[in-house]
Amino acid sequence: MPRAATLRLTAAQAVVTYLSRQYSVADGERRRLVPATLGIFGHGNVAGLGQALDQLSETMPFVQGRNEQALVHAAVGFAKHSRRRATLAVTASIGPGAMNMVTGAALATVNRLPVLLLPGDTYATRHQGPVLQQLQHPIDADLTVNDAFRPVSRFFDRITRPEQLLTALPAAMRTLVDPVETGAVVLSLPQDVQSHAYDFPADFFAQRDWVIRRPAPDPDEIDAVAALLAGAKKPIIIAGGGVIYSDATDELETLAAAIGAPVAETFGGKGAVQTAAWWQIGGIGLEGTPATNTLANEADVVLTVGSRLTDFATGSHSIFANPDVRFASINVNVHDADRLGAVGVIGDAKRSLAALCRAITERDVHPEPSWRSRVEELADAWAIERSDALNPDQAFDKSAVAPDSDVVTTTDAVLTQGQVIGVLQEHARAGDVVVAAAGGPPGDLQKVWDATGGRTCHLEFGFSCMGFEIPAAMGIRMAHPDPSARVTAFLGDGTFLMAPTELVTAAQERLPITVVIPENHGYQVIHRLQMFRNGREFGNEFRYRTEPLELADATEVDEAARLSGDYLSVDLVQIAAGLGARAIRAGTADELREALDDSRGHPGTVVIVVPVIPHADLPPAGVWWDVAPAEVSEVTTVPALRAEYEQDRRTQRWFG
Ligand SMILES: Cc1ncc(C[n+]2csc(CCOP(=O)(O)OP(=O)(O)O)c2C)c(N)n1
Ligand SMILES: [Mg+2]
Repeated sequence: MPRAATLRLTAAQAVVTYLSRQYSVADGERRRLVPATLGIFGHGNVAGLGQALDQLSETMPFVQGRNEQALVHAAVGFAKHSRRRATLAVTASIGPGAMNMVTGAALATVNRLPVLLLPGDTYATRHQGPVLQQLQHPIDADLTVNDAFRPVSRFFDRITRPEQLLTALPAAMRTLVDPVETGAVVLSLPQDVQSHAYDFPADFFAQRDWVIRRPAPDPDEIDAVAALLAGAKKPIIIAGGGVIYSDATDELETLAAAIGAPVAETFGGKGAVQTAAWWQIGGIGLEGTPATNTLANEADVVLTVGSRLTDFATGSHSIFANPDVRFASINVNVHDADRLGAVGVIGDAKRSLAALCRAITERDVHPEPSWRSRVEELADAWAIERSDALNPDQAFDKSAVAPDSDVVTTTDAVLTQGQVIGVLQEHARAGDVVVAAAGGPPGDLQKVWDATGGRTCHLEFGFSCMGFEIPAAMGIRMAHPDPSARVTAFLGDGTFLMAPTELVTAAQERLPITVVIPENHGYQVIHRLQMFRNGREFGNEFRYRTEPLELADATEVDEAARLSGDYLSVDLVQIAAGLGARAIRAGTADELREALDDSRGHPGTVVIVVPVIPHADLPPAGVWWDVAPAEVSEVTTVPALRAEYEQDRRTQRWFG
């Protein structure tokens, strides 16, 4: 028998060649599963993976970045906008470069978004040791810093021999495309092994298609949920990210109309509903709308589709107050399907919703008119409140924002963050994307952004990671098929200061994105929480220290050590300009309108800094959150807040 053809490649060349031949297939659409690699080289990957990427750059383009964590975020943005049908690979050197990716891996895994991480790792041969950046664990000799990826990844393999790739790479691809298992996939590549050669079977590098599965629901499970819905007088549907990934909007809308159930969206499910119908009621939970939350309070049957139901959606299990409430769910993942003791359907959202629609039609279910009136009454009241809060042309009365301490809280800002969102909403067209992740922006967008009609809003609120927004916007831009659509990152000043550096990469790659920063001088969303739970400001606003700290021989630190001076003077416009963006300060609604209009067609990155009035928040969602004040404290504000918390905690329920 003739010997099968082989290709002699290094392990790194084999990884890159293999990746360039992998395709995902979903609903008849075939596309490269991993069309590019992002990264930063160091001694841990430059001679191995770096050499392979150089040699194969025509089939696997390489994007040079500034911070490895940010590059993982970019890959996540790419995957999210591609509805998990494609992602990017990220490579980093061993030691610190690899470790910088751990946060990004956790974000991807928590949000169930595929990313392929290729960190360099400590030498497998060990002739050299200890090598630069080696951990040297005293009693666990095969442990390296890269083992920190294990708990935050869905697949991890350390490739200590090139031939291990023959099983590791297919397993990695399988995880990337699996709707249940997907998340961070890590192939840890010891520095020396990347350069070792092996005679790989040539067939290993044939093109391969990976079909993204749509598991069919069990008809008995569909019947059980249909029976529950048929008996409902006040049904509500909660749509999560699974609806979007499964492309199940049409089926969701058909079911909502058929049973007369308002559809609430989680952060991940923002935009799951695309039609502005009566049953489209917006966000649920802590940053939801008061209308949605009242409906959730009253609902007798709650059907969740494609959501994990985190505490933000359920108000820490306080939001479903109807004593007889029953839960149903559709989820591809069994661990999510039985949350709150739900009657579950395990299956793909699109197929399951379609099956449920058929089962409902057979049962001749009719919407309850009184429930529809209730939905409309609450939605109308919220619509007025929302439009007042967003109206950019109605001057905001600053005295309404009572100072919460004796330090100066006034700035020259004239707009609220809500009004800034009002202008962004006016400007948004079908195809545009806005992305947010941490601080006030994701919650505010969740509450008021209208994502119907193709005005996509990606909210990363599984991990809510500061620093996600700019690189994610880059990844979204790279994944977006329409060059005329504008991708906007909306992020706080604290988040911008934490991680502005990928602006350089955006400029380098000529990525037209817009970054809008409502400048409110602090970690204000945490300040707000602190006021609710601690009763006074400490360490959240950006203020100068009035006296220098003396720590060298400190015996006690007094009040003067608190941050109680004026707001910091930091020029965000100059920072952005220095990093290569077109940077603009827009103080009024008209200046912001002009800046957005001027930048819509700008071929590069634009940063617009908008001063906003600190502590001028959107109307509250009316939902409790389990964040406990100290049980004992000498701080005078705390005991009353603790008592209030204990009272409110009684609304928390166990549902099974
Ligand atoms: C990496 C990271 N560190 C800390 C936090 C906790 N955190 C959540 S929001 C926030 C404040 C963000 O400040 P800013 O971006 O200015 O937004 P604002 O709260 O002022 O709207 C912090 C510190 C986080 N989510 N992510
Ligand atoms: Mg801020």
